[in-house]
Amino acid sequence: MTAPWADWDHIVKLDPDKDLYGDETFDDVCATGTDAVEIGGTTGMTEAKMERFVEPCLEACADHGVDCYIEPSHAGAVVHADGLDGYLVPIVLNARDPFWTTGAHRHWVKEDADIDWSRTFTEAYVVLNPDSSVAEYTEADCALDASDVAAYAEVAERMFGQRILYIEYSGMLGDPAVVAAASDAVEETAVFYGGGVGDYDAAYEMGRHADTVIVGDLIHDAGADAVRETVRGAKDARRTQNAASRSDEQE
Ligand code: 1GP
Repeated sequence: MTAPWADWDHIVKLDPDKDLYGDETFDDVCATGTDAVEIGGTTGMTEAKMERFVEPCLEACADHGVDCYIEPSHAGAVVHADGLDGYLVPIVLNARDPFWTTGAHRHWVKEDADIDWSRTFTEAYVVLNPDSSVAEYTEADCALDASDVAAYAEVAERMFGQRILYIEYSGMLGDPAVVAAASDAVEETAVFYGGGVGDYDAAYEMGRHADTVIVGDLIHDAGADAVRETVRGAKDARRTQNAASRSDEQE
């Protein structure tokens, strides 16, 4: 089965703990041309906050043909709703606190009898911005160079069978060389990149190495027009990647 994310060049990540920009709507978010919306956040996540976003977002996603997933940080942030495409569950590989690698997951599986495994997938995170809330919460070991991150990428794919590797610089633009090293280290596993993407150039640069570029804060802080530029950057990068692999094949 083709992975749902196989054609995703760009994702908007919506944080239910924040508001949309100005008087923008979920329609505006979906009209940016993004391929998928992920709803989830690190701090202050509750079922009520998730629900506030999920219902209206699902409607907009359906109207625009955008996939809609939730990314539950823990069991209390899981909502089941009709029309949801599925669940992308983070596993933080470099967390020092095992709650974020298997602990939260055990709680969820134990408490929730309604998990639809056919639509539930995991994302193997490597968290790299030491100043981000996700690094603080998970007590992530962020002192990693490109070869460490490449090793984690291989661990994710070869040892843990992860289909998504998520290079997470939340709040800051990361090092493209690190993303490139991670991409080179995997064969089939898709590489997601998120963190500090704020314009066309940043999306293009990260999209040259990652399969999918994720934009979070920008949708809340600058709005849909700014995000549309990043969609363009990620999609142009994909075209460049495709053209390069076609010419490799011909040689
Ligand atoms: C956060 O990777 C995402 O989980 C996006 O990061 O908010 O910095 O865009 P930003």
